[in-house]
Amino acid sequence: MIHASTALPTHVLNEQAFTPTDTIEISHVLSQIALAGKIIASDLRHAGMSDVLGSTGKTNIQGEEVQKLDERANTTFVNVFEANEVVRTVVSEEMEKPYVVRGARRPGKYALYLDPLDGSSNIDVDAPLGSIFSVHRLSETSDGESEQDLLKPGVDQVAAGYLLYGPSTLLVYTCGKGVHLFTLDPEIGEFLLTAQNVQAPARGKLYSVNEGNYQKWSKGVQQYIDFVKESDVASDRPYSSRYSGCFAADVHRVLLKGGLYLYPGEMDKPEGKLRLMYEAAPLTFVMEQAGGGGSTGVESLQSIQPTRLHQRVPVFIGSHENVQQAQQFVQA
Ligand code: AHM
Ligand code: MG
Repeated sequence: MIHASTALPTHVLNEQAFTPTDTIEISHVLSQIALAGKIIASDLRHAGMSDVLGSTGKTNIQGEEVQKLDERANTTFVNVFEANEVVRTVVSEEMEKPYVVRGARRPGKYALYLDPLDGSSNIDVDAPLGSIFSVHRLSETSDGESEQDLLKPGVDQVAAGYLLYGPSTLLVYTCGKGVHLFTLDPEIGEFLLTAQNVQAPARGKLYSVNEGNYQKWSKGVQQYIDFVKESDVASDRPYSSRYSGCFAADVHRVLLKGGLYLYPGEMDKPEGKLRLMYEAAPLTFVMEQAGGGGSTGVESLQSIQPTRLHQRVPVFIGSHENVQQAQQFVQA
């Protein structure tokens, strides 16, 4: 039984996943992410009452329509890291170029990769949203700006996680020593520990995918989806379908209940939709730390060396056995 009285910074310090200096610094990064999360959660709670719903009329580097709240969430993260001495660079889905923190007395050692508001199509319909984050250490010689220095494989992440803005606001993080879940207590404005060392079920009967894309998938992916819908008592099929349109929310369900989230590549878009460095890699890090995994269908998502900051990648994330099973279909 967890007593919800451990605050996030204390937990990170107690975990001691790094050297003492690094532990303090990572605790600071997570505290600032939590602060941004509280501001975004508050914005979302008031969204219908202020003029922040709808589109900005702009498109981002991905060619996608930018919602007002996408822009606001991005600005919130940039503002909370302005002048900090730990994070030197912020890479975000909403910014074509890396943002380098200029106001600090000494430059930080870390780069933060963000999807500031994940599940943008849910904004106007009051459905779940998230923020996804990944933290990498910059090399000592890096100026924090050159793209080459910022192209890091998932295995090098020092911390990752997500905020989930649902009925409650959650913060889930890993520093490579398990996955820990915090719930925002709105009365005291603090994220309190509500589950630690979360383990994903080894297998689950949940599949989460935008099935409207069925005709665009490879034969292997189509056969996998046909398979999970067949009736077979021995293997507990058919599976159940759940899809919210918010990656963080759908992966969170898979983390707790078991199963598979997938956003496969498509015939004319083999790289898929989701971005490697600030969507797929951080949630794979979380899932691996919970005993599950993440794959492109062919290789581990964590071992991919990115060649572009906003690179996309096919995604299969979930319970260990479900990922293995999906891979067998994709590779057959
Ligand atoms: P976003 O970061 O711009 O919101 O895009 C990512 C989202 C994921 O949250 C979600 O799983 C997926 O895109 C939904 O895409 P689709 O509408 O094609 O199903
Ligand atoms: Mg997203």
